[in-house]
Amino acid sequence: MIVGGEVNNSAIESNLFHPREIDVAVGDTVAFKFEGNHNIAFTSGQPRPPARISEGGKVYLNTQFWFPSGGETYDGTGYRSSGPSAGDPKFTYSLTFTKAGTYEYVCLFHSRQPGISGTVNVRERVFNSPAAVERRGRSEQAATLKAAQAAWATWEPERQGETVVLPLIGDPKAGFSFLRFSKQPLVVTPGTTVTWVHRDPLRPHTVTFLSGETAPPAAIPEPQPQGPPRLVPNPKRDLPTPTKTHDGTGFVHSGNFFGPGAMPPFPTAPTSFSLTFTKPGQYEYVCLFHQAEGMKGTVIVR
Ligand SMILES: [Cu+2]
Repeated sequence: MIVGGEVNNSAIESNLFHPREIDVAVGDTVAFKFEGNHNIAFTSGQPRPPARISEGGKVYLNTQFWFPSGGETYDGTGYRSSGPSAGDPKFTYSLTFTKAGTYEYVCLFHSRQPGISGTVNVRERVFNSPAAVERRGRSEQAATLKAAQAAWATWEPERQGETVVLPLIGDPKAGFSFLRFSKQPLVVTPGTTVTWVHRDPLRPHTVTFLSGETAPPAAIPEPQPQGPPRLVPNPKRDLPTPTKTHDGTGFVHSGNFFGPGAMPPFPTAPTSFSLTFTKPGQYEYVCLFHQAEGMKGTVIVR
């Protein structure tokens, strides 16, 4: 099984499982190969775990969401999760299916849309080979990425008077996302407002002008009297800076923002971010989620 997929230097990513549905025999092991940053979770009909939980008036990252969980076998009950692949190209996850049945699974990060899920049909016996499954997966993946490339070819910034809108898009039905802000540096005149509008429910992004600062971590470890530290979401990462203009100085950040239909882990998550550029110059910014995938942008003011 192939989880996800990417093309054009990770500019375009599949959020699907390839193939979407497989038949295996009781006792078979399914090996999930990860391409891109995803995870695999079998919830046995229970609600998926939230990314964050509150305890004693404090908010923590939910270990069920962010770490591997459950054993190496699955009989259709309980919770099994691979944990995040974190972009590791060698990341794999294996699960042995011990009972006949139809089992649905999701990626906790990117399967928020109904229909973006995978199915394992466990039968008494099957006759397909692992190689045939992988071939079918590659062909479904190629079709998804080809459709994504065609959609990206039509992407353009939108102009609304003095404002330039950069839409952050993907196709939740077709199961792909774009991890780019634009095709080339955006050139604007002084006084122009640039608005990044998030329209992809599958992926969070940030618009972050670091201006020489190091990127703030997503979470801060909090030591515990016993056991491993717990992780507290970093407010510097979550929330937008109040800045409305940018002249190349200071940390300017959209906060973690989400597209319509996404399930943000905190209720005040923004869906767009605007900045007015006052001074001629060249301004570099990044998405803190997708820096490794090359999600960087440039605004040139002249
Ligand atoms: Cu991003």
